Amino acid sequence: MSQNEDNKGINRRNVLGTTAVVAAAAGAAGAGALTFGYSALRPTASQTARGAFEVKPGELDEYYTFFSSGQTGEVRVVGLPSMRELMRIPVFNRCSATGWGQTNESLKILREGMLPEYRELMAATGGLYLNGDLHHPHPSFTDGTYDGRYLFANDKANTRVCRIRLDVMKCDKIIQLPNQHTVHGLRIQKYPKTGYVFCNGEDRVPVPNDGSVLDDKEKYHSIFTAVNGETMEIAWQVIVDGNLDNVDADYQGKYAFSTCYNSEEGVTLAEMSMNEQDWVVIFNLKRIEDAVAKGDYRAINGVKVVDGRKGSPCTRYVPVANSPHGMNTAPDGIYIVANGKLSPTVTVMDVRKFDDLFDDKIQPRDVVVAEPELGLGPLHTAFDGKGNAYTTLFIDSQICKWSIQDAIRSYRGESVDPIRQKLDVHYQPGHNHTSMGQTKEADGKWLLSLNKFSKDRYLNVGPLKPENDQLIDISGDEMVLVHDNPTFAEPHDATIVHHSKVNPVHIWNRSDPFFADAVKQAAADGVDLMADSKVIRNGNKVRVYMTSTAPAFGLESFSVKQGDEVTVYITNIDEVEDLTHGFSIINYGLNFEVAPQATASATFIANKPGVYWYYCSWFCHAMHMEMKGRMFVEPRPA
Ligand code: RUQ
Ligand code: CUA
Repeated sequence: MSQNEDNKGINRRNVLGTTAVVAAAAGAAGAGALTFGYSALRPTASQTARGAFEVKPGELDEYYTFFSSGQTGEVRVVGLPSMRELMRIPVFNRCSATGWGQTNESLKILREGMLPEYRELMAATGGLYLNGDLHHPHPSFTDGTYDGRYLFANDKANTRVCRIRLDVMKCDKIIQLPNQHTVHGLRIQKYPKTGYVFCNGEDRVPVPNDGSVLDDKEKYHSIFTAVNGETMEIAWQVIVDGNLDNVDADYQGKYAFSTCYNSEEGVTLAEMSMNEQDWVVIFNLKRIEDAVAKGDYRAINGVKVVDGRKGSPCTRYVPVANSPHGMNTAPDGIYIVANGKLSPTVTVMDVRKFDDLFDDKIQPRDVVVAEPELGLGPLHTAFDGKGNAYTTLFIDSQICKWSIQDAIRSYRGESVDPIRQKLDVHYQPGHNHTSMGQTKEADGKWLLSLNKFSKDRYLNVGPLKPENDQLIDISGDEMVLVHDNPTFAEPHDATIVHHSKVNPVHIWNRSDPFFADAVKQAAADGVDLMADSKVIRNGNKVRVYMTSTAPAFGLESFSVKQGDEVTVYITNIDEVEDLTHGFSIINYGLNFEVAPQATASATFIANKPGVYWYYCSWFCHAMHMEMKGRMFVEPRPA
């Protein structure tokens, strides 16, 4: 198919033209560009319905919201509608409170989440990355709705994917994707279950990226990865044209689709936004699986890589206006929306037409059923399950509510305005989310707008400002802004899950795999973790086993020799909910949490002789301050 045919039928309403929109977007981030009339944009008291979202002291929220934290690298659990932060789940970051990145249990997950060559690269930091950029948290599905098992998320900064167990709210697996360079969009197979975790490779690089090719951009590729969410192994990868941005999947288990910019395959901003047209790439899962089964792939770095570039039977490239961004499937299981970003439009496609498209009975643009013009900078769209869509307009700083059916009618030529309402948000929204809106059980109660700029909304905290997440009541005909919530750093994305879908445990189960290695080592040492506190020496390796029960550790002191490799195993034998202990050794740079019925361990070299107090760092008892003991490090004989 020629480029010209490709362009046929593209709705060209990019009134500002690419350059103007890019300039406006750049200006938005620039100093003072958005100071216009902010007082006029503040909602008045009568516009807000405060009582509608208030969750009184002692009352529980109706929803869990899983927020990413962007370049902070963790996941935050927030109650909705109160917007109270309930917990932080460290993943790609280090956490001083929980010992994530210090305990052997977490280090194992972090280490296994590194490809060997990058472990070598990061030798100076113990073979580990200290940063991550967590963008897109998405829970696992069964039959089109959340099943409460897992939450998956990407690390854009270091090309990793993590899995969090929702029963304990801890990360249990990280993998780093070979061949791919960055993981940006990440979504989940919705039907029949997860299934695949789809990971968009955004940046194009030479494959393999070993220095043999540098500035020859003809040899660069962008890669799409499907990870098996059960095993956290890579199922397959697909080479595509362009840069993949965001991804979503259908409710039928047949297709995944990604927005794809830089059809120009350039490497500079000017080159990347030159064409008036980019794509949505549709991936046919069955055909990819068949290609893999038939051996129609290249094995690169141990992964089966299928060629999905233009002309491949496994993919189709639907032309859409320049540089689309968000990709969102409506809860009706029929419509998908690609958000224009540099075009004031969104493109609506009908997934029921995809079979015909792959059978070449229709042309790529024939799957498009609507292309409403909504405003400047459409980035992401959410749904209420009642036929309405809510699109963030980054440049206009608004949420646009529109009717999917009216947009379709208007595309067919009827004179109908699909836009229902535009609501000012503060300022520059990226993602937005409705309650359960990314499942077939969208309930149309709440909308979150994740705004990239807070500017004047809060007391000034210096040059670095928080972002601003706004809660909007969408249960009535009109959207009503009810709450502002500052967040750090870039929350980026969130998923709103009804509380009934998630059932975390209250205390750890002793047979939990999270600390299975410690249990195994203790058994080998003949130690009963729930009863024994003792020191086992094996050459210069020393294992210190200690129970903790408020307000005492099982050992009031222990002795090691200078230069010993010491592993401390703490088992919290308290069975009381919320009775967490901690273990910190002063000046040895060590601290971690031990929640009820858990075992946690950490290893260090006792290189400095002397007396070192260890103490419980999580307040557990009236005598918490006294919950401590001494480590004696005997000097090496001269
Ligand atoms: S993408 S602001 Cu990283 Cu989620 Cu759209
Ligand atoms: Cu144990 Cu504080």
